[in-house]
Formats: sequence, structure tokens, C-alpha cells
Amino acid sequence: MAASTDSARRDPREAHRKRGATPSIEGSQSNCFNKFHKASDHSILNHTLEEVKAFLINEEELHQFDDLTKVNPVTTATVLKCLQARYAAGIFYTSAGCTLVALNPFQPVPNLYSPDIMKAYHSASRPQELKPHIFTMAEEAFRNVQSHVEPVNQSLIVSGESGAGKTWTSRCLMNYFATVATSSISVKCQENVERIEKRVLDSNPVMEAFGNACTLRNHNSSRFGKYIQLQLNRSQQLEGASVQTYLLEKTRVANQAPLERNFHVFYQVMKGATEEQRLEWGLSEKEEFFWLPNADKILEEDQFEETKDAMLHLGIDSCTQDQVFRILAGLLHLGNVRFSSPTDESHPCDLKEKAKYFLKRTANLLKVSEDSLLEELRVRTIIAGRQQQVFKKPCSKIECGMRRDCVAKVIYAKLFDWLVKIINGSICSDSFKWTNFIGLLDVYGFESFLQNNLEQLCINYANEKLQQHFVAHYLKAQQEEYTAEELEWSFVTYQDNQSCLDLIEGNPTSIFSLLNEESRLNRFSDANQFKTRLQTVLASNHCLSWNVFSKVPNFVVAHYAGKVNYQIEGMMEKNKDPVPPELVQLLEKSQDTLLKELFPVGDKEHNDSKAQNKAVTVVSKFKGSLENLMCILNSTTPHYIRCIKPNMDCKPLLFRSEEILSQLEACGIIETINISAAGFPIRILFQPFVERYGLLKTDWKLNFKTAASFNGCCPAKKRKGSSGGSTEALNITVQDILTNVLAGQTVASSFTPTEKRSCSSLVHC
Ligand code: AOV
Ligand code: MG
Repeated sequence: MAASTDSARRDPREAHRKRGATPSIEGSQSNCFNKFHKASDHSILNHTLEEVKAFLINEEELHQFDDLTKVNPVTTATVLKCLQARYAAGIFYTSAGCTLVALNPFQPVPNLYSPDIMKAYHSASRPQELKPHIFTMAEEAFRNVQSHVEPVNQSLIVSGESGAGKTWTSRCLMNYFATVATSSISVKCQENVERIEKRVLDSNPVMEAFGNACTLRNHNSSRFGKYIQLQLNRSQQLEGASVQTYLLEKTRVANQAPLERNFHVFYQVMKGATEEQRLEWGLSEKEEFFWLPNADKILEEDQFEETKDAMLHLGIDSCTQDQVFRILAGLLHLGNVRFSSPTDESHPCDLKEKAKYFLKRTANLLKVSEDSLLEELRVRTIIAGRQQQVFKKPCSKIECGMRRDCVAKVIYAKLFDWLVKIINGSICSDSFKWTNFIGLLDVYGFESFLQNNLEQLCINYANEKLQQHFVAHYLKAQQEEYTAEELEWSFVTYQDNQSCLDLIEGNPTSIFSLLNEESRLNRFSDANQFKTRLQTVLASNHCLSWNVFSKVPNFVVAHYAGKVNYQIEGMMEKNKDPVPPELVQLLEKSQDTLLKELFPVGDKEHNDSKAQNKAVTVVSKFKGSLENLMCILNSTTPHYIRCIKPNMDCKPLLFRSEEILSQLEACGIIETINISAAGFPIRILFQPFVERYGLLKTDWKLNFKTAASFNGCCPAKKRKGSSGGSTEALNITVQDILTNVLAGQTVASSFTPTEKRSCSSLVHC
């Protein structure tokens, strides 16, 4: 028995075969659950504790629980066991009340996302009765968009830590919507809709090539956040889409942590360029580029063709593509321009051996003057005094390196923005053609490395904001609504992350406000001084602490998903992100038409040092864009998909309970299950309720007790304070309601305030 379970665990298909189960998408109301609950209808006390325990550890059947709220009792142990059994059986999706838990299989699963499966979910009369799937959520969103549910627009919020499967999931969801929103259209529209569908899907490989990279956590880690709005017309056809991106981690162009890599596109160009291009761009295979670490790993390099094809479909012709790749080759050469300190400090730095060759190559590829490039990298221009006198000052070796990195970062960031603009121009529909949208959110997952800086602080801050949205929308709002409705409800406690957000972004003082103050005063204080400021001003926030064993100045933030140690060194400069105007002016003079477009002459943002001083800091910009995102999310009906990473080694079918548990706890899954299990999962407003069920029995006294038994599934609601906890009937007949509806009155208007509160939002079925 033990041996058979072991082999079944190793191979889920084996497990299926052994149990004689045929994989199917039909919903499986667990046999054991039915057995248990049938008996428990009479009395749960009929079961001994031993029987209950035996039931719970029956792993052979545990995998059949499609919804974690049905696992009884809901404890972290039972939830984990259930997920483990399902994972071993090759079932990766499980409902958890209103959310969907998605375990990453770390290997392709045949037929999980095939057109047949899409069709099955799309054509099902009740998709929620099929097996839990991301397509259940997608279909629900798709149907809500066309129904009367308010708000009409929908969002699918995919969250989880780095490598958990968010981007993969978002891609599958996009495929789903592209398929269902282009099905059943007239032949006349077919061509147009298919063209849009293709372009929308083509935006993925392009954005991933330029915005994703291999990190220690994920070999295809998104280094930017994105929110895609799929625009639908009145007939539910895909009219177009728009992409909003968030804070690209541009420092990666010039700085890659040990064992990590630069953005994929660099490797794609390096491996995929033709001989001719290689010669023109100086990309000999023998060349070693500092900014192309770990190039020997065989990853996505063969995807160069795919990237180029997708760019073509999005309207970037091969000539412009060549310009893009030439600029990227220029950046690779720029990374090899290294400096050494001069013997006389009043002189500019010397170029290291072979750096002259790379400088020449860079200047050629970026089409700028070689002499000017060298001058601007080594010499700082200072404008001072009332007369605006110009001084030139040689930079130190470190400063020269920073200026070189700065050129690379600003070019890459502009190039990325330009791409997003082109993509939007190509896929965005005219506003009058579309009426509603379904949004897909895929941001970088929570990160904690040995060394964390401003990038991780921003990434983790974004995840805190999403967690807060979830807490506010679901855990908090739902319980508050029950209280307002005066329903009997024992409050389920949950982890609120407000104090962590106060620490990071709060007013008047927070980590962000202190960082901004340093930028405003142009005072890049010493890291130790900044730490002292944090200690003095923010010490009362319990989410802030210090790593006393660290040799460098640091602070520790207790995020909802765990503690992260941030190094302070470099944070203030990164926040200000200054670009010396003389470097921008150099790029403005480039003979390359694309670079000219990226750096138009006289662009105030970079050219004016005064404007730069007042420029919005990185954290302020990011905070602003996230606030906008939250406004959009708040105006939509959200659907949450929680991606879980079963092991940190990214190995297929390896289920590490401890690592999974910490993710489940961090994202509030246990609380979600508790609230969902005890709560009222289905809410129907009066009018649709009456429209749907009213004709069944018009003379029937509708009260909550009968309304509950009406559909035969939930216990009656009890109004708080009613004597002995008994259910109080409202004595409204369905006929009353129908009469009111037909007379154009809102149903609730004829009720007393208490009755209104009791029945306006929740009709239990
Ligand atoms: P992420 O988006 O959540 O991380 P990804 O979506 O890139 O994570 O997933 C990481 C890897 O897991 C993918 O490259 C696949 O190899 C594998 N994977 C994920 N989901 C599936 C699936 N459903 N089926 C098969 N393999 C899968 V980050 O972008 O790092 O936060 O910033
Ligand atoms: Mg991703």
C-alpha cells in the first residue's frame, strides 16, 4: 500500500490510473464528503473523533475536494493535505471561496489549456460546476461583463510570489479571452477581429523579451508590472486592448546580481543574429560582455525569431527592428567601457585596456561622436552662479562608471516606453468602439534576496497594495457588510497590512517621504545618517526593525509575506535617478533616427538641471501610478487568482508543505476559506432574484428560512438579537415583490429600514 501511494505521488497519472479515475472536467462532489455530510445532516455527534480523523487523513479521497471551504474542519493542516493530495493527483487548481488557488506544476500539463477545454468552460451552462480552473474565473468575468452585475467591468488579479506562475496564468487567460471573444462572429468581422487577437497576443513575447529576465527565483521573471485591459464591444467581441506598465527595473541593464541575467532580448540578439548582423553589430561569439552574464545557460535565445515576428505584427518593420537591435548591441559594448584612475587627479580617468575599442564600437552603433561620448562620460559639466558660468570637472573612476550606467539605463527605459507606446498604438481600439473591459493584472511577485534595495522595496510595496485591496475588498468589506446587515457573525480575524503600508508610504512621515526629502534637498546623506533618521522618526511602527548582525546600514520591513532586509546604500540616488543633462544632449545629437525620437531636442525632463531637481522621484511616480491602478481596480469586480510556488527549486511536482504554508498564510488564504465557509457566497439583488425565481411560486411566503430551503443548500440566516436565535420571517410574498417591481418601485423601498438592511443585499440561495 505504501509503495503504491509513493509511486502514485511521484506520478500523478499513475495515481489516477491506480484509482481508476478518468481525468475529466466534470465537477466531482467528493464521495467521502457526501458520505460524511449525509451523516452529519443527522448529527455530527454520530461520528467519533477517530472517525473524523480517519476521514481527514484519507488522502486517497482528499484530492477530490474541489473547494477548500468544504474541507472540514478548515485548518492549515487539512487545507495543506488536501492541496498536497490534489497536487500529487495532477490537479493544480482548487477553489478557496471567492479565490482560486493555483499550484505551479513547473512542467507543461497536456491539455490543461487546450481549445477543447476552453470550449467546455465557455459553453457550460454553469461553469462553476466544472472542475476549478482559471477558465472558470475567466468565464465568470466574461459573463459578468455582459450581465447586469455592477460594476460591469471586471479585473482578474493574479498574485503570488516570484516564480509562482502569474505571468503564465495571465498568458493563458489572454488566450482564453482572445478565443472566446472572437468566437461566433460574422465572417465579415472575422478578419478584423482575428488581426486584433493576433496583435494582442503578440504583445506578450515582445514585452517579455524586453521586460523579463532570469533571476534566482524565476528563469522568466517579469521585471515590470502590467495591467492589460481587453476592450470588448456590445457584442462581446474583442475590439482591442491597452497596456499599462509599471516601473521597469532598468538598473538590470547595467547591474545584474551574481547568477542572474540581463533582459532576455540581449541574449536573443546575441544568439539569434545572422552572420551579417553579427559582423555589423560587433557581436562576435568570442566577445565577452560584462553586461551579458551567464550567457552559457541555454534558455530562450532561440526565441529571437518569435520576438521579431511579433514585433512585425505589431507594426515594427524590419528596418526599425534593426535599429532597435543595433542600439542594444551598442549598450552591450558600452558595458565594456571601463575606466582606471589617472595618476594625476586633475586629469580625466584613463580608459582600460581594450576599452577604446569598445568605446569606438559604442559610438558607431549609437551614431554619436566618439570624442563627445568619451568627454561626457569622464567630465562633469557644472553650471553655477548668477551668470550661469560653465565649469568642467573630471569625474572619479566610480563617477565615470555611474555615468556610463546612467546612459545605458536611460536609453533602455526610453526604448521600453517607446515599445509599449507602439504596442498600444497597434492594439488599442477607438474609444467609441468598445464599451467594457476585462483587466488582467500581472505584477512582479514579492521578492526577498540577500541584498535588497529600492527595486525590491517598490516591488514589495506593490504587492502590499494588492494585498490591501484583497483585504479591504474581501476580508474586511464582507464581514463589515454582515455586521451592517445585522447578521449573526463571529468576526474572523485577519492580518491587516495597513501599518506596513503606513511605514512605507504614509503621511506625513514614512520611508518614502524621508527618501523624497533627501532628494528634494539634494542631500544624498550618508546611509548611516539616513538610518538614524528612520530610527528617530519611524521607530514606533512595529513593522520596522534592524538587522543588527549586518555590517552595512540597513532596515528590515515586516511585510505581509515575510521580513525583508533592505540595504540603504544607494537608495537615495536611485530614488532621485538623476540623468546629467550633458549626457542627454549627447544622445539628442545622435544620427540614429530612433534615438532622435527617444531623445527629442529640448525635452525639458532631462535637459534642465533645475527641472531635474524638481522632478518627481521614482517612489512618488510609482506611488502615483499604483494609486491610479487601485482606482481602476476599485471600479471593477475583482476575481482573485492566488498562484502558489510549491517549492523554491522550481522542480516539477515537488510539494514542500512548509514553503506552501507560509504563502497560504501570507496571502490570507486560510482566513478567506474561513470567511467563505461560514459566509454567504452567493448574493443576488432582489430584482434579478425575482426575475429568476419569482415565477416558481407566487403565493409562497418568502422568508429567509424558506428562501434558504428553496434551493436547498444553505442554513437560514439569523438576525442578531432575535429571541433564542430563531429565524425571523419577513412575511413578504413573492407576489408583493413582483408587484413592487412591476410598479417600478425598488423592492426595498416598501420595507422598514431594518427589513431593508436585512434583505436588500443578501438573498441566500
Ligand atoms: P511569475 O510571473 O509569478 O514570477 P511565471 O509565470 O513566470 O512566474 O512562472 C514561472 C515558471 O513556472 C514558468 O516559466 C513556467 O516554467 C512554470 N509555470 C508556471 N505556471 C505554469 C503552468 N500552469 N503550467 C506549467 N508550468 C508553469 V515573477 O514574473 O518572477 O513574480 O517577477
Ligand atoms: Mg511574471
